[in-house]
Amino acid sequence: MDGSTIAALATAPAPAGVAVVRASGPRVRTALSSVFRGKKDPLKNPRLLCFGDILDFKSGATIDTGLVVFMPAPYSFTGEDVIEFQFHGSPVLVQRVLRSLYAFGVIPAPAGEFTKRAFLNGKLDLAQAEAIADVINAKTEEELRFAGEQLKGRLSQAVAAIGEPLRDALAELEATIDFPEEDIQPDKLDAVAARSEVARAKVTQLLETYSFGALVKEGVRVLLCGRPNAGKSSLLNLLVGKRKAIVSPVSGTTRDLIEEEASLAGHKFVFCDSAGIRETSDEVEKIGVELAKERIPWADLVLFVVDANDTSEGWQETLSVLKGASKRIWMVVNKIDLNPSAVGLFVCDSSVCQQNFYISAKTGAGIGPLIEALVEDVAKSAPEKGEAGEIITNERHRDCLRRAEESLGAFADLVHSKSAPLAILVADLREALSALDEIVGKTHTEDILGRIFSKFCVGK
Ligand SMILES: Nc1nc2c(ncn2[C@@H]2O[C@H](COP(=O)(O)OP(=O)(O)OP(=O)(O)O)[C@@H](O)[C@H]2O)c(=O)[nH]1
Ligand SMILES: [Mg+2]
Repeated sequence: MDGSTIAALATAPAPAGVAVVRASGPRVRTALSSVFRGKKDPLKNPRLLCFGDILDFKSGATIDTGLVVFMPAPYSFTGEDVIEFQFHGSPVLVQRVLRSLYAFGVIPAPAGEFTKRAFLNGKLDLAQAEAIADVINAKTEEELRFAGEQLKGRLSQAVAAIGEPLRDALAELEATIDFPEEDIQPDKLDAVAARSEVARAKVTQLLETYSFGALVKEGVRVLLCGRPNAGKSSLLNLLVGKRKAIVSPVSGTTRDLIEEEASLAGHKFVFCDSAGIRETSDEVEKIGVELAKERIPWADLVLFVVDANDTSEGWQETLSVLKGASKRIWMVVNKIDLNPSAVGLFVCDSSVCQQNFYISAKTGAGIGPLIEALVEDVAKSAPEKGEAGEIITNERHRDCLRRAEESLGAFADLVHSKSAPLAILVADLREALSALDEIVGKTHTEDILGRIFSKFCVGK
């Protein structure tokens, strides 16, 4: 922190019922006296909304009438003196209020600066600060739930619970280094090793939650593939609940990859429509087919869409293209409204397609079971939760945990070798602890903070 006083719009930059401009720093008290006039003095009525005129600093003219609240340090979000102005949500008014504050000498807040200050002032730890961005950006109930847990400190507590016994162990070993004449007792070292093994198992358990955490945050990636005209785009539109892709009776309509996020029963999915796979002399369609093929490895799941009237067996050929490149394939036989007798047909080997569905993207028949299966599939991939039910969703946390796991592994190897000098043993434990500490920001660098907070929005 550089002692500056910052301000930014805290609400979204668009016309709205109310806009909130927030300022934080040592000069907010004088700023407030210069740009606000009301019956009640907010400075004498902290944490109470005070009605009055918001003024232009230079001319003294009223910009708007509104409410002001003063939150004195340290009982504010940032831990500094904070004021918030609430006024009519016009982008023009927002600009005028901000310009008035800037004219007074307040500076525009960089992205994430309010939360960064809250972190530096010890109002929350780094994992909690990151959770704020996750809460704001959450698009599904599930994402929000995990971000909310992290914000409450669940992950931080889990990390602390892993680190504490290690810290004690480290202290014991370090004490022995300080008195080299006192050789460490082998049973003492064994006890330390046992504690570090417990810690390592917990770190591994947390790490294993990441693949599910990433699914929650990034969404399950589902690619719609098949021959032209099978109804892939119709199915995409149905799954995402809007007309996202062009549907037409012309074979080879879709050429680009069309991606759309959707929330199904609170879980995030990213559906991607693609060009129908076939040999073609059309140059543009050819590119589309290549794009579709290249996309296959991206998908967590491929929905292989087949036309129920396709008696040519050509779909077998398409399936062989998918087989090698897909992680998993489900077969979706579409247009059963035109050919109800197709139900039960088109069955492919369960080692190739794990599930079969019969649907009509036109009438919606069979779509319910498909959606249920998609939802059940994510729910099933949820890990056995840790003791407190924490899930890692953040790549930085995963990286820290991996480093901790590695150092604890190296520590265990050295203990078993029984020949390593104590100083080297201690170094591994220290590294493991420092990696754990990085998660909550006990140890941090400007670079790490820069990377985290620059991803925040301005005003947060
Ligand atoms: N009767 C019936 N027609 C369908 C159904 N699904 C799609 N169609 C029709 O089939 C044609 C092709 O549908 P699309 O969704 O464009 O098929 P596509 O697989 O995306 O085709 P390309 O983009 O050309 O590869 C359109 O005329 C749709 O209206 C269905 O379940 N029943
Ligand atoms: Mg299409």
